[in-house]
Amino acid sequence: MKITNIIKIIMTVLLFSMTAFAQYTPGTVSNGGSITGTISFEGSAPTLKVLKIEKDAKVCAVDDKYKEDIVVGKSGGLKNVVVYIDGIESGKAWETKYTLNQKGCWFDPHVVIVGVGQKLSIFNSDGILHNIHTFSKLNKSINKAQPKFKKRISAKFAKAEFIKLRCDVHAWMSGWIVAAANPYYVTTDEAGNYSLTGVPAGTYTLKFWHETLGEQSTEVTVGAGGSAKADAKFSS
Ligand SMILES: [Cu+2]
Repeated sequence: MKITNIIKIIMTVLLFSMTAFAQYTPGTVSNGGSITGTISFEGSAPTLKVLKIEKDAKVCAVDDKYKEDIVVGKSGGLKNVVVYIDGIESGKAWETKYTLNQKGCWFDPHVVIVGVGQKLSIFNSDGILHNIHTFSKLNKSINKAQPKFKKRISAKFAKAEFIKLRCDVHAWMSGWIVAAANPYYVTTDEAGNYSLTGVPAGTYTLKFWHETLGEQSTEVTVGAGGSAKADAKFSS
């Protein structure tokens, strides 16, 4: 056999095993641990910007809407940070449901998580037209009208990615779809708190992603049935 052919075969096997390696294998976790923490915003919280509602006022302008690019709670907690375990290969099962709603001309939640290959149900709770538009680099982009009679559409994502989301009908509607590589992805609440559960014992790279403030990472070790803590601070 020619040496070039041997190299080709080795390369193919290597590539295949690397791809197989990247795939997450869901299963059951006995005596899983947890990782919890608080993500906070350092410095004085930016003032919330009121958004201009210029269309479909009867449905969309029933309340004031504020830009959600940086949402800081009363005690300095940072909302909508995605906290996730990077590179975990096996562990708990995927969630059974992933849901995004368009209600009052607003994406709820602002940052929605969906597992890679899992179904995201996208609802239109308003009696008006919306148009889902995603800006992907790794996945196929979605640009799909959702008229008032189309209460639900669904979408799947083949690759892990943080995807910007817009509505082409309502310029102020903005969100993120996070296609998650594994089920260990959560978002922080109004107080900046998060909780990851069912984590197999081990040492992991934990990442914190925020749509405008960037990404950070830390190492965390979880014992069997144990609880680890990991906080982080962001500033602009
Ligand atoms: Cu819309």
